[in-house]
Amino acid sequence: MTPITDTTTEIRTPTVKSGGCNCGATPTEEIQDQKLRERIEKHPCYSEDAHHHYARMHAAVAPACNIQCNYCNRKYDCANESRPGVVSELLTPEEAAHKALVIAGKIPQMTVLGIAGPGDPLANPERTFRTFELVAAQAPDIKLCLSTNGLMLPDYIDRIKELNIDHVTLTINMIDPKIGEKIYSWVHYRRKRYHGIEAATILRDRQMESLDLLREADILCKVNSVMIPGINDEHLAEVNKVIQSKGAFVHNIMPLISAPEHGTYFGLNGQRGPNPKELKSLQDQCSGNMKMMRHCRQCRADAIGLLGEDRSQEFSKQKVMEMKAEYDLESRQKVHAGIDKFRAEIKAAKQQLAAMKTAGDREIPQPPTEKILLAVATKGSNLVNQHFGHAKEFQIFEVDGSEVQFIGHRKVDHYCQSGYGEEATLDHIIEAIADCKGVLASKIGDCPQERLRKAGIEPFEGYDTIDKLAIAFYDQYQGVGSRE
Ligand code: CLF
Ligand code: SF4
Repeated sequence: MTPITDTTTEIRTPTVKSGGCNCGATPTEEIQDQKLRERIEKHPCYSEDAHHHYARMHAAVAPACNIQCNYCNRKYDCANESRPGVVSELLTPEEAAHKALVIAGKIPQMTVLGIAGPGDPLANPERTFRTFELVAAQAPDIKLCLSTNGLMLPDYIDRIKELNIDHVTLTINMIDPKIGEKIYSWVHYRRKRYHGIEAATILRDRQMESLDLLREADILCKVNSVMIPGINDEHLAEVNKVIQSKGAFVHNIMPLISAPEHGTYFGLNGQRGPNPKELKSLQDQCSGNMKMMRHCRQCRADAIGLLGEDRSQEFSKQKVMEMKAEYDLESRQKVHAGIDKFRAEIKAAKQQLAAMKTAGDREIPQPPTEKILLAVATKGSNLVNQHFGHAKEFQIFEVDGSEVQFIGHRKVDHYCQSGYGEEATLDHIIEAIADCKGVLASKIGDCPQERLRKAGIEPFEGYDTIDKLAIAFYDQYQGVGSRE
């Protein structure tokens, strides 16, 4: 196990003898092109498998924005890649570069430096590119990642190429300006402010041009789309087809978050976000066309760590500026080699299981097998390795007789507070995972076990790979003979 919180912990070999396939949105195993695999295998957003092992850091250097999305309150971070209502500490490029070198030493699993706000990075081009330049010069093994609304990308494509920025996210919520005018209240372009259809048309055209330029430059492009029920939910399947035809690598359809207290136009006007079922249904609908990202955490503009485990609070500006940069390429490479070895072992264990399956070592219910959802408490590394009461999110897997597929996550407040369980929190957790048949955790207390059972969610304790325990649960649930 390689918890990101402890860089000295030895990587533990998994004990899998059997289990299913843990296919994610972009499982690196399935990507035949070796070069492409190398480009994404350490990027936690572009590879679902990588997100269990590798971390990202965001540098909040870009305060201004050039458009107004109706789901954004400008007091907070850019909601295209962040949870609304989150405020990040702004850094200068020099402070951000120092922070990147500090984090790269403390968390060697951090492989990506992203700039995603708090406004739009390309509305702040000098601050954004200066930060990338400083980091690239001092930490050559860190990948540079940029997330933008795309309005100004065509102007900066040459600088993006020069800096070897290999991952660019564009947030594209529409290709029809009639839908766009319901999402954007204005666009500021070439010193003029536009509204309505005109604004949405300019933005759409610049985003389409950006897609073409990124493809021409062979830069991997992720497209984020915010799903807004009643506005663009039905339209996003069309967006998906267009971005695929223009060479986007992966599509990340994210739910609108619109609490009134965030003070956004949508929040104040009662526009709701999609529920998990609606989101999954749209993602499933689009998944036949191209790779879908389902593990996005809508993280802050100063997020640090594994995607599901934000450590930004440990690295406040004040603390970081007092810390010494301890970036060391050699020791980072050693940690990465250990992680890669661990990932290879997990992959081999899955292949072994697949071979057993076809050799008839296990009864697999014959078609059609029931698909069930499981909630998993994990600190990363593809393991069930967290106490139920410590989980701040549950990863959700869809399991049938032969496959274990990651489909999303549910954020919760952790149940165990200073050694005591919070009843109200438990109610919320049960509500959040109510559609799951079971919950897997390394330890679950007697009280939550009883409450979970009453709610029809079977608790299941174990410490092993997610695949193995998910299949063991499934077998028990179906009354199937053991695979061991
Ligand atoms: Fe950051 Fe975005 Fe790069 Fe990832 S996040 S700039 S691509 S390194 Fe990732 Fe966070 Fe989702 Fe963004 S989980 S909000 S998709
Ligand atoms: Fe807000 Fe980002 Fe939209 Fe700008 S691009 S208005 S910062 S969500």
